[in-house]
Formats: sequence, structure tokens, C-alpha cells
Amino acid sequence: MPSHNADIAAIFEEIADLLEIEGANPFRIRAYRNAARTIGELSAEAYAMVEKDEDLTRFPGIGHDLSEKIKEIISTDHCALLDSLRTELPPAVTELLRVPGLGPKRVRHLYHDLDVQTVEQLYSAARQGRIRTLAGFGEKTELNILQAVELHTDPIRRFKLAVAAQYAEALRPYLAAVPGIKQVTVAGSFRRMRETVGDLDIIVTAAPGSNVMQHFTAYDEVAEILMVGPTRASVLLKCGLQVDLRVVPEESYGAALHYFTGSKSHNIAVRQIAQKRGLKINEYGVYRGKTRIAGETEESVYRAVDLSYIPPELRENRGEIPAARSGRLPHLLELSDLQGDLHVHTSATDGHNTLLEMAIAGRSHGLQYLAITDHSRHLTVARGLDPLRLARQCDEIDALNENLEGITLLKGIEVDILEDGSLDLPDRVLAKLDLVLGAIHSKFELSRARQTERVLRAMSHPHFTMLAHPSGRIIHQRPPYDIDMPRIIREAGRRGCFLELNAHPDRLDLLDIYCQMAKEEGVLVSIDSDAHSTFEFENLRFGLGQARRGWLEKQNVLNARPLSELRALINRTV
Ligand code: DGT
Ligand code: CA
Ligand code: CA
Repeated sequence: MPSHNADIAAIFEEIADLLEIEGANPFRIRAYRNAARTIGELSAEAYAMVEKDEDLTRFPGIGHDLSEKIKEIISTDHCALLDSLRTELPPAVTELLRVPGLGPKRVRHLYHDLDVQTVEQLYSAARQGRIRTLAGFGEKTELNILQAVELHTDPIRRFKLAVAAQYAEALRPYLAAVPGIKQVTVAGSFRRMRETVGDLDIIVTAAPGSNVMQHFTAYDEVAEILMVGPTRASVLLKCGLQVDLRVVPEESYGAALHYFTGSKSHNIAVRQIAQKRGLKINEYGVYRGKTRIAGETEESVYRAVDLSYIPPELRENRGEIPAARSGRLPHLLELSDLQGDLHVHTSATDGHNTLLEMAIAGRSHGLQYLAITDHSRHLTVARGLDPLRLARQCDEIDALNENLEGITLLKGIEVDILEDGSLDLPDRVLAKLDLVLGAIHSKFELSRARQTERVLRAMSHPHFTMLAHPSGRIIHQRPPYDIDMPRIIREAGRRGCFLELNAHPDRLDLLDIYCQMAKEEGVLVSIDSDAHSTFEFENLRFGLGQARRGWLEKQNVLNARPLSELRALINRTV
């Protein structure tokens, strides 16, 4: 089925938005807005008129150029102009338009003047008082933005992924053990591995007569039953986390899983494709007329609309659908691809376990190498290492490597990047190590220019290997420091440095969009646990989720390389 008027209007609106963010000629922007309105209000379908070769330029606001664009959309399902605008602007920018009070003009200022691309960056810019400095914004606007974002994302009521995982992973086996229950899957943002989760959405299939709801509402952790019906129920757990449960017929399991995994905007985009093919998708299946043609598995749903299977982490309507249509989906990183961990602490500083204990735990997680990267002396609260204590640790590592089978320890440090961009330990000390992680643990409030210069200077250091937790944010606790991340990524590439994706669930830092950017710039990312105890290697799976959300493949990941290749890569001979 060809594009409907509403689709064409939506394309023109998006073009107008993007042109306005880019600061294009106001007449040109107006032309697209007018055309969107005209098309949206037509009483007959434009594609039918085009079929009959009717002249579209007779409608107000539709000139020759726009009439050609309409034909292009109808015949190709695409608009080349929109496609090229989408490549010029970061995809997240249009999300800013959804924040109440932000129109394209303001988004343009935020993007051009402050490099604000995401709602999170918007929030931290407002918190840091940077928005009031822009012409036409002022303190009141800044406050409004802060409130709008807070209302919009409600950070307090969202749960960190790892916290939600604890509840999900206890509830799942409880439900699976209920007689008659067949499948139990946690869908929603949890399955998409979002950094934070609003509520849990559980999909269940069960034999008729199984007392699913009774068991669900009787679960120990339930504090309040919000609602319960024959096929759906919602409860509040004692911790405040809401859980929605739906029982679906087996033949609808895939369709329900797809629907309730989301994201909403991914679902809408898939449904539009179905509509154009004369199909209907809902949570029960894919239908042609009244006939169900798919829905038992998610694969069957995607197949019905000629898309290859899209992994949940990619379902954010950020380019995964065109990629699935043309067979260009990334082959996402798997947990088993990780060969080592390049950020590990021990009891020499603020870790809880000894070198040997960490080595054995790493090995039992299937890792072949660990970089021991304790803190440097500047971080006194963590009893950071001075050159003497570091030298002693290096001797211990040598001794352990002699005796340990199945895992190799690398000598490293998480060295403080000082305010002026110098490193907290002398060159001759760093030169003896296998790798040097640079990190910011102080002076978070420097201006964007100074913070960026600080890190660039540190990265120019001949022994610098990798920037640890690049943005410094701690979820729900500390906003990222103000830094020109695209520039850091580019310059890391030039200098032969790497970026960490810190897998600690409070950090998950690099952000997904910057993982994607690093991939495009050819900068390898290292997914590290930052483990301070033996059980924190478990956190690698959250880093993996974030990496997958950032479209990373095995070849984009530094610690997916075997030790010999890794050694060659981290050996900077500048
Ligand atoms: P959350 O809970 O805020 O972290 O995010 P989600 O994505 O888990 O959202 P939630 O729990 O509101 O809904 C679960 C999924 O259900 C969502 O990802 C997509 C689907 N869904 C919910 N509402 C709609 C809707 O109005 N239209 C469509 N197409 N799908 C929806
Ligand atoms: Ca949810
Ligand atoms: Ca929900």
C-alpha cells in the first residue's frame, strides 16, 4: 500500500523541524509546514490522484518541487531530502522537540551553542546553569526546562537496570514454577536493556485453567494490587516497582512479546510498514483482513513485514528498521565475545579482594586476561598508589603470572587526570605499565572548553591508553561533566587511544549514542566491569546491554580481542 496523506504530512513536518534546527531559510521551512497542512487536510488520498496523473500543484502551497517530492514518497516510500537531513543531525535531537516548551528554534540553539543532543544532556545543562546564558533563554526558561524534563522522565520513580533485574530475576522463576505456566518473559524497557526501567512488563502463556493471577498477586513481594482481571494484572512491589503481567494465547506469544517489548516508537514504525502492505499488527498477531498470518514467534512478526529479526536492544526507531529491511543490521556483540576485563581494583586501594582472588574470579567468568588498575595517589580517599606501592604491586603481578594457569594479569593504573590535564604519576612510572587508564575524579565543574582541553591534554600523553568512564555521570546522582564528547572521540581516534564503556550499573558510561559514534570513528571501546570485588564481574552483562544498544559488534570492542592482539593494540609507540 502506498503512503497515506498523514504519512506524507508527517514526513514534511519532520523535514520542517530538521530544517529549522539547522537554521535553514525561513521561507523554505514555511513551505514544508504549509504543504504538510495542505496534504493532511486533503479529502482524497494523494496517491490516488497521482495514479490518475492529476495535477497536485493546484492545491495551496504545493509547487512543482513539492509535487515531485510527494510523487517520490508515494513511489519510493522514501524522501531523499529527509534521509540526508537525518544523516546531518544526530538522531536524538528530534527527541528534544518532545520536551514541552522546546520548539525547533530553541533546539537549534541548544544543539549549536551547547552541543546538547539528548534529553539527558539537556537536563544536565539546565542543572549546571548553562542554558540561561543562551540568548533568548533566561533563568525562567531554564527552570521550566528543568521541570519539564523532571516531569517527563521522572528520574526518582525509575529503577536502575540492575535493581530491576534483581526483582525480575526473582519473580520469573517464581512464575515459571506455577503449574500450567509455559513461557514467562520480561519484556518492555527491561528487555531492551535500558539504563533505567519504569516498570516491568511480563508476558506469560499458560494452559487453560492455570491460576496465574492468583499466584502472581500472592507473590511475597507484592505490597499492593493495582488491578487484576482475567488476562492482565498490575501490582506494586514493596520496593515501589510496578509489575504488569499479561497472559496471552500461545499463538499470540510472539506478537505480544513484540508489542510489549517496544519501544513504542519502534512499534509504531513497524505497524506503519504493515499498513502499507495492507496488513494489520496488534498484540495478538499479524492479520491480512481477518486471517492471522503470523504472531506465534517474534521472528514470524518481522518476517511478515519483510524485516529480519531485530534484537530488542536496537528497537528504538533509530535506524534499525531500514537496516533490517536492507540486511544491514549489525551482528551485535555477545557476552562470550569478551576475552578480558581492563578495569579491575584490588584491596591495595578501594577494592575488597586481593589480586589472587580477583584473578581466580575473573578466570571463572571465562576471562583470559585482567588489567589490574588500582587508583593513583591523588585519590586519597581510595588510598591511591604512589610509585613505590605500585612497583610492589607490579612485582606481585609478575609472581602471580608465573604461577597462574588460564589467566594473565596486566599491569595497569587508573590514574587521575589532574586539573591541568597532566597525569598523577611520573612518566618513568607509567612507562613500566602495560596500560594506563586516565580518569577524572575531581574538578567536575570546569567549563566545557577547559574540561575538553584537560582530557585532550591527558590523551596526548605518550603512555595514555584509555579514558575511563568518559562522561563521569552516575545515574540519578551526578550529571555528566560538561565535555565535547564528539571531539574527544575523534581525537581519541587520532591519538590511538580507546574509550571505556564502564559496565557498572550506576555508570553505564559511555552512553549508547557515543558508542555508535565511536564505532563510526573507528575508535575501539573497552567494556570493563570496574570490579571492586569478585562478584562484580557479573556487571559485565549490563555493559554488554549498553554496548548492544550502541550497535557495537565484536570487531568494535578492544577486550573482545585475544591477548596477543590486545597487547599489540595497547602498546603505544608514539
Ligand atoms: P518504561 O517502563 O518507561 O521503562 O518503558 P517501556 O518501554 O517498558 O514502556 P511501558 O512499560 O509503558 O510499555 C511497555 C511496552 O508496551 C512499550 O515499550 C511498547 C508497548 N506500548 C505501550 N503503550 C503503547 C502504545 O500506546 N502504542 C504502542 N504501539 N505500543 C505501546
Ligand atoms: Ca515497562
Ligand atoms: Ca508497563
